Amino acid sequence: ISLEAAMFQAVREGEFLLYYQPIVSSRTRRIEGFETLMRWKHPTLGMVPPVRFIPIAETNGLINMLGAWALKSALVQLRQFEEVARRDLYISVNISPRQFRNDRFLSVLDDALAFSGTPGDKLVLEITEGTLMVDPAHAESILGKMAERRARIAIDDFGTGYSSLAYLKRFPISVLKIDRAFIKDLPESSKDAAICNAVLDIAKHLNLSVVAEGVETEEQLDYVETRGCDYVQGYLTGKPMSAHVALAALKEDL
Ligand code: G
Ligand code: G
Ligand code: MN
Ligand code: NA
Repeated sequence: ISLEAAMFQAVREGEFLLYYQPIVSSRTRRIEGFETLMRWKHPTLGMVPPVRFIPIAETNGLINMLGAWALKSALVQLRQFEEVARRDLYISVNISPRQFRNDRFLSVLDDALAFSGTPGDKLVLEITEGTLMVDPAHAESILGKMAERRARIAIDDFGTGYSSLAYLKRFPISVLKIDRAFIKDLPESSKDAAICNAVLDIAKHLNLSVVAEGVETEEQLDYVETRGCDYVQGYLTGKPMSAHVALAALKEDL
């Protein structure tokens, strides 16, 4: 049985689940939100990483169904996170290129918002540069509709895609997520330091917030914080975790 066939079975069996990784204020280290990360717990293969199953789901279209489920579940989960934390939090959800282009995407989004009762401004949709560049005119119209719902757009893996900076002007983007490739060798690498500084500078002048991804050390956190990066996400401040573990983290993080 192929991995692809196993995926259809996995949907029926409910083997997909969601993990949540804290997105933390670099200054206070409090949890401000979570990125939703899909997991597949196969009965014999164990945890199948998303790099193995997302590309298959993207090819066979299953991503539309899985993505709709993730969006709705994450928006519902956020309400429980906020109840326990007793404060406002946000939830970030990855949207693949095929989902973004799907005709039904906006109705999927509306259904998830209505079903959960979560206000649109607590949702961040993570897309990549590539997603925007396939059909910029279509992207512009979809992003405008997302903005009407007050959902914010984050550019994921910023700097690794086909980045004409022109899209920062054209599209209503709120957040840049600096790819972990640029964080990994900080603070020693002068090239990575220069790239991070430049991204933070652009973001500041365009009034965008920045999340540094893949922060694993105190030195990396210090480096980006000192240069005006408001948020970090990485193993230092929290690995992707089950909702149950995330709730425990929120209880400690008063
Ligand atoms: O969880 P992990 O760090 O292994 O994620 C690896 C990749 O899988 C990331 O690039 C992430 O964008 C992608 N991914 C994880 N969860 C989802 C999801 O729910 N939807 C989409 N489209 N991609 C996801
Ligand atoms: O592409 P995207 O940014 O959506 O994917 C996030 C991925 O990064 C997930 O697979 C997550 O497990 C991984 N990740 C998160 N924090 C760290 C980190 O500190 N170090 C490393 N190596 N990977 C991380
Ligand atoms: Mn992401
Ligand atoms: Na990323």
